Amino acid sequence: KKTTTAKKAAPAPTAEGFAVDVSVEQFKESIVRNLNTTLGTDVEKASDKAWWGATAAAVNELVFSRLSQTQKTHLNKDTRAVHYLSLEFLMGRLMGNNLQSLGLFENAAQALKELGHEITDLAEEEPDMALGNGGLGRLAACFIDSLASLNYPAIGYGIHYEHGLFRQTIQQGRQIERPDSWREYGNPWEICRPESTQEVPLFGYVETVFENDGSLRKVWHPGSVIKGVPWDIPIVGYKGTTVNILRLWESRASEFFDWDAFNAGAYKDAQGEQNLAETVSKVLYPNDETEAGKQLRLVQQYFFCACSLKDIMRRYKRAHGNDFSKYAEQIVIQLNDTHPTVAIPELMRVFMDEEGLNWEDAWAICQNAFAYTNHTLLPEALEKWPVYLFERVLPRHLEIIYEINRRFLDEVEAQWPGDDAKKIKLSLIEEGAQRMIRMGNLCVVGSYKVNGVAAVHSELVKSDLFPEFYEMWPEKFVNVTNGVTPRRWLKACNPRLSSLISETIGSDWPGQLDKLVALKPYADKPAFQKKYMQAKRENKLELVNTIRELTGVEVSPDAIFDVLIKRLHEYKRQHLNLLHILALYRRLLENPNMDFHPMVFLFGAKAAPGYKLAKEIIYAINKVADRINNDPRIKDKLKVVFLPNYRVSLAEKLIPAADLSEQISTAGYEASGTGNMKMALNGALTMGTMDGANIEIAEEAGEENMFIFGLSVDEVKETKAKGYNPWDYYYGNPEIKAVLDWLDTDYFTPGEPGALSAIKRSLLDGGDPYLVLADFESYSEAHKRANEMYKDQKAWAKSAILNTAQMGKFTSDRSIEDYVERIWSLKKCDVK
Ligand code: BZD
Repeated sequence: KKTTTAKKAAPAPTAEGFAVDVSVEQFKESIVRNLNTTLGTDVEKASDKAWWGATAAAVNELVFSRLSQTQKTHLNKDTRAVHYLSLEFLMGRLMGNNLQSLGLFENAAQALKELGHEITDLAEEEPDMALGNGGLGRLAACFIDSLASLNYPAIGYGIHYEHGLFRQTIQQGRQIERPDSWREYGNPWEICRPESTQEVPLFGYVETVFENDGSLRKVWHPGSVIKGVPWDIPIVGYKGTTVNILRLWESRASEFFDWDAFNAGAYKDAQGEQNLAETVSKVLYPNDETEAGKQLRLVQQYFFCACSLKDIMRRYKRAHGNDFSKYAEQIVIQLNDTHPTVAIPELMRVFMDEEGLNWEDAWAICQNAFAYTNHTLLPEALEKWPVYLFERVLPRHLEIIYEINRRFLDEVEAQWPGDDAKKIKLSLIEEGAQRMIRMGNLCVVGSYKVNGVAAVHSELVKSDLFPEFYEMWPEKFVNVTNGVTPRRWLKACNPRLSSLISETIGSDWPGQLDKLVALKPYADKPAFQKKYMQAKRENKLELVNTIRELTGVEVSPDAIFDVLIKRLHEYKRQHLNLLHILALYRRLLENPNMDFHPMVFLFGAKAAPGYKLAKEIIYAINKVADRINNDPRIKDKLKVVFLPNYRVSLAEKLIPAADLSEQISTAGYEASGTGNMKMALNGALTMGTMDGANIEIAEEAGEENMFIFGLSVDEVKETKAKGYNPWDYYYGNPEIKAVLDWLDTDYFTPGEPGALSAIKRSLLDGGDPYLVLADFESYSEAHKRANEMYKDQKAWAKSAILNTAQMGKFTSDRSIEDYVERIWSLKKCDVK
């Protein structure tokens, strides 16, 4: 019988294709109701934090139902899915992004305004979710945004750190680290899922059991077990139909807590276990690009891999029972760098020791399930674990790694018969005083695809990092150039420019970024140039206020805003920028009437707490800033600002206001860079070397719309091969000598001569490993070109517009489609 009563109509999608339409009135009602029922307060006495919490709760009312709808759909359709394993997800704040994805930002803002609040002020109440160090962690965040936006079944797996990346304060010019406590007052965006808790074994020993049929069986008797409790963060796709999840594991003491030992008086051991269990997810390691080599880090890696694989297996078995023949068809596991490599031997262990598969079958599945992304060529960043640590923490995994290696070395022998040097070089085990497991090699052997993150980097992965592996398996190696989500990095962070773009070319660019090319014809239209530059100026004015609030420094929006924001590293060469600032200062002192458009140099950077020279560079920037900013002789033509505690939410304020984007790594060292993409998209011109994705940005934007300088990758190699001598530059260029010698005086550190000498020493006695002095002159010339060009506001506007117009390639949506095509073979799955 036909039903006459229509089902309760689902909320209609909007004309622009957003899944929900919530009016201002409805939003107001929801916020006020949540203020009462979720926050337990009311409009009269609610704090800003409560208003923010109520708004988050109102957003969640729309998100959670879509989350369960998405999960149900994926389960019913039994779709192939990607599992993105990453020790880091640098999410930043979620309110603005979720509202943008739902298409409700304007209505929410209006609703709050009518309730007496500014959404931009309330947004400041949200702590950043800083569960990552830098580019690698932020990339993972952009990727899960794009996966959901493109309706791909995907899940991110990581660690629910109690403390994310440290908070940086600056005291007397020096970096001080303070713990980050992002969850101190709760986090409305996450849902605890106790029903999906997992147990993770650790330590102990392996028993070999001889079966009656003559076969061997390995039994791991762990010494401890810790518990992994999952927290799910909904990842709202753009336009809001797919809501995927980011599942983060928190460690807890297990019920297996050794009460017998405890009761028998072995209090210390039981307590030790409890401590370990609660320490595993305590804090994010702040070392990017250098390996900590600490047992706790290995335990973190294993903990989240084991939990995630169990979770994947549980879901797989729900659909396929114990038939593992479909595992690699249904599941792809992407390893974000080598940090989750231990997932490979873990999956082997699960298949063999728990599911009873033989080696060959287990290995065939593993090799077709894993893919590995490399993010660095820096030797000190390549992960190696001492064999003894594995022996202690993961004894069964060590055995499995040995067996993978034994079989792999047979392949090496087949490829290069009798060549022992090759075996020594490629072995998963590095022999030496301390035997080490090479995680990169294990990843390449255990994965079906290996990718670099920009074209030049992927070539170097093949030619310099893994040349023999490339010879063995050329089809394994692919490139996927990084990208960034335009929802966060243009639409949400730069509303002025976003509105101008939408008025001009329509509003579908956030989901199809190559539509921005439609702006090209406007690049030399004076009326558009004027509006474009007006948006930039207003963004700069806002930043002027932020700078004043954070540092007390007064800067002019008429100056060129030059922005260098990234982790502090010698290879990223913040000190090249600093030396050039010193040179400008010196030129201005010699000739205060020099033809020079005023500049503000903005820095944001955290140094790894143990990275001495990086901290000295921060100190030097701050000391030089103090002196320059307070020197009346140069009449405010130069300002230097170090913004403390650089993080995602600060990037969102800096990027829309940047005129010049500093991307000045030594060629061959920055795998890709992603800040370069964000700034070019927001209309900054790149001052950059031909490194990483800068090369592809130049291809897209046109070299004439950038300031390219410095040695190329090949020239860097040649220079080093010939025997680079920084002293030649010191004695050969009087300006270089003068600024380096300046650092030895007390000009910037009154009463303390030599307080900034560490930089000079590293560049001269230390051999200048990143060729700062070799690139100095070329950098200085490029800055002259930039300064000259800025005086012609029309020419500058045109280039800036052409940058925005031609950044379509760098949406993370394109990166994800490349992964899908080259590695993942996923199908889109529409969610009703
Ligand atoms: O990854 C960065 C690279 O340096 C960038 O060039 C690249 O754009 C991004 C994304 O691919 N690498 C990192 O950010 N690495 C880390 O943060 C890291 C963290 C822990 C341990 C080692 C490295």
